[in-house]
Amino acid sequence: MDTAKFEEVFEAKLAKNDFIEPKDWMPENYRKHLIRQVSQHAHSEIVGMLPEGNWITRAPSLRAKLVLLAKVQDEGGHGLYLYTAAESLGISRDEMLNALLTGKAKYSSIFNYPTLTWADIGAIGWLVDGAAIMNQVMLQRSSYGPYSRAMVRICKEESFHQRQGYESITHLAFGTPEQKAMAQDALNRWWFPTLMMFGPPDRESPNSENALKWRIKRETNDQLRQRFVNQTVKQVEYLGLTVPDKHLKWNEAKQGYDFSEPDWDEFKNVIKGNGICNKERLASRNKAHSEGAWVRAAAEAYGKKQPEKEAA
Ligand code: FAQ
Repeated sequence: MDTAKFEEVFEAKLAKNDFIEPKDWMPENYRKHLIRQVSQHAHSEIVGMLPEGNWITRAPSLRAKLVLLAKVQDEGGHGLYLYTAAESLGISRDEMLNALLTGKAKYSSIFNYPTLTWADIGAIGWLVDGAAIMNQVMLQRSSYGPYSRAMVRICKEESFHQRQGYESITHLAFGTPEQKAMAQDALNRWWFPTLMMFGPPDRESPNSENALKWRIKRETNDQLRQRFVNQTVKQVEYLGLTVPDKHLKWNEAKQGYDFSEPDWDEFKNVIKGNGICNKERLASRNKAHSEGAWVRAAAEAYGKKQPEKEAA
């Protein structure tokens, strides 16, 4: 078949909502777009283990420690599913990790903010996982089969994460005045960075057009951000807390809230590597990678021995 015919088959699959699978023909730009997005997503899960990992040793009870350990471990698992999905597009794990460790690859801006108090752990589960799910529910119907299937499993786990975060923040919001103040302080610091997770506004999102055309994304950054605000404001009200946005207002005509835009200069600065924790996050990943060298060497040596064993 010539390229035009291949393209026709590819477009017909998209039109029928069929999945594109690793061995199918796909346009080179579609492949590159997915490698970019899926590897950034994988990096976000792995770097995302760090802010919460910071509190495992200081969790206020054994139950809280167990839950947090399990959650952080889940995020590591999500990274592995996603690296595997990206590998099926023809990039190696080493190439992806090298890009992360040398600071060339992007990962979600949100993980460059510090976790200052225990309330931040509740806020991450509630808001950050909440925003991640809002985006990932749509990605379960992404056109690339391995990405879509990874998202189905990830979404199930993220829903649990969101609920544990909401439970934790509920304890604080209905606790002592000091605990309630901690919950409000965490909401104040995480609200706008969470809104940034959905990406730049549609008017400044260079990748959205292709992502929508190829059904990699099904909705735009602004649509998802709006839905997140509409859903979360009700939760904030139930908790007796206040959204830190004096322009937040219900808009009857659009059946949604009007709200202030995040500071997009801050967002650009964070994704350029100049956020509060960018350097610390990369240093932690590099340290973990070099300390894990012996594990990779042992696994490789074991793998090389296996065929000899089978032959014998
Ligand atoms: N941070 O043209 P667009 C999680 C970059 S998982 C950093 O709009 P696109 C689980 C973007 O890459 C959270 N960079 O791009 C968890 C592009 O740069 P490039 C991660 C950002 O791809 C919870 C440029 O700006 N989720 O949290 C960000 O259409 C708790 C222009 O942007 C995903 O990755 C950002 N926030 O839309 C783990 C979901 N936003 O590549 C632990 C999958 C944009 O051209 C604890 N990804 N950029 O140099 C997506 O849906 C999309 O990639 C978006 C961006 C929505 C992130």
